[in-house]
Amino acid sequence: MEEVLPHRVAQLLRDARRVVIFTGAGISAESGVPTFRDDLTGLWARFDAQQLATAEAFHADPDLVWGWYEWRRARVRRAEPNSGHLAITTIESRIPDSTVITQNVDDLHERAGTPATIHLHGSLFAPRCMAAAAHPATFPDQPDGEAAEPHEGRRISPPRCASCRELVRPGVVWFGEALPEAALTAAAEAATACDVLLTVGTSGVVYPAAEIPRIAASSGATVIQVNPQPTPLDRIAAINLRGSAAQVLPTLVA
Ligand code: BJW
Repeated sequence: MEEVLPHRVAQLLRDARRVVIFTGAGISAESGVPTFRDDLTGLWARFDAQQLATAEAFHADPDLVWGWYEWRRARVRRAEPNSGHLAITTIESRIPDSTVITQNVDDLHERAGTPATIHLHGSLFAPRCMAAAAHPATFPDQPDGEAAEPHEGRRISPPRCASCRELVRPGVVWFGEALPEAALTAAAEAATACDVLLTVGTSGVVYPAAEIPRIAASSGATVIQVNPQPTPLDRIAAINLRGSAAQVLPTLVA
């Protein structure tokens, strides 16, 4: 990474009136939460997305899918926000009109101090009833219980909704499912209106979320990317900072 670039980005952030910070799995990687598509460590290198992250998979084998999400939930609970998440809260404290949009299903932005994070792909911590998307799940008993530290590959039966007895499902957005409308609308509006969009730790290949930085660029914002690897977003980013989130983001607020 050229030394001059963090200074330039820090200046751009200081001058900005409206900032969007758009994050993906890479921001949580240094907290020990695996990404999806990294070659050796990504979840999709070891697990089949079609068997775990689709509604069809949950219908076919709810115990397999629920057990996998319980394992991931336990990993996130053990993780702590890193200096990348914390640097984002500093940006927010300096620029009142800033919006954090994440594709992540973890709660590390919230735990770092960004309670209003927009979650485009739902949350590991908001399971819901299968019966209807809007019907919140009420658990007959504590669903975490025994599953507090489930090991990888363990099958666990999902709880049933206390009000209608239908299965409870993870509150995440699976492939082929619509994103939460209010979150997507709020994200698109923020992207349209911002001066600077900082995209951090996303491969930028999953749609419609990947439209967000593209909307910002086509609306005239300066897009800055933080990622150790090249991505399809390189083309629309005015500045590409090649490095990890926990290393690069603190240099932008120093
Ligand atoms: C670091 C780092 C460090 C590492 N620091 N960086 C157009 C074309 C083709 C296909 C489609 C299309 N439009 C829609 C589709 C289909 C599909 C899709 O996009 N498929 C593509 C993959 C081909 N999209 C959908 O199905 C979506 N729904 C939909 O389109 O619905 C239509 C509909 C409308 C109306 C009614 C009904 C339907 C839904 C997508 C849901 C995605 N779900 C997942 C799983 C969530 C649940 C779970 O967690 O299990 O979301 S998939 C997974 O990918 C997860 C992530 O949020 C998402 C994005 O991944 P992300 O965050 O970018 O992670 P990685 O691993 O890809 O990248 C990490 C990056 O970090 C890398 O670049 C590293 O270099 C970097 N990194 N360490 C900084 N330390």
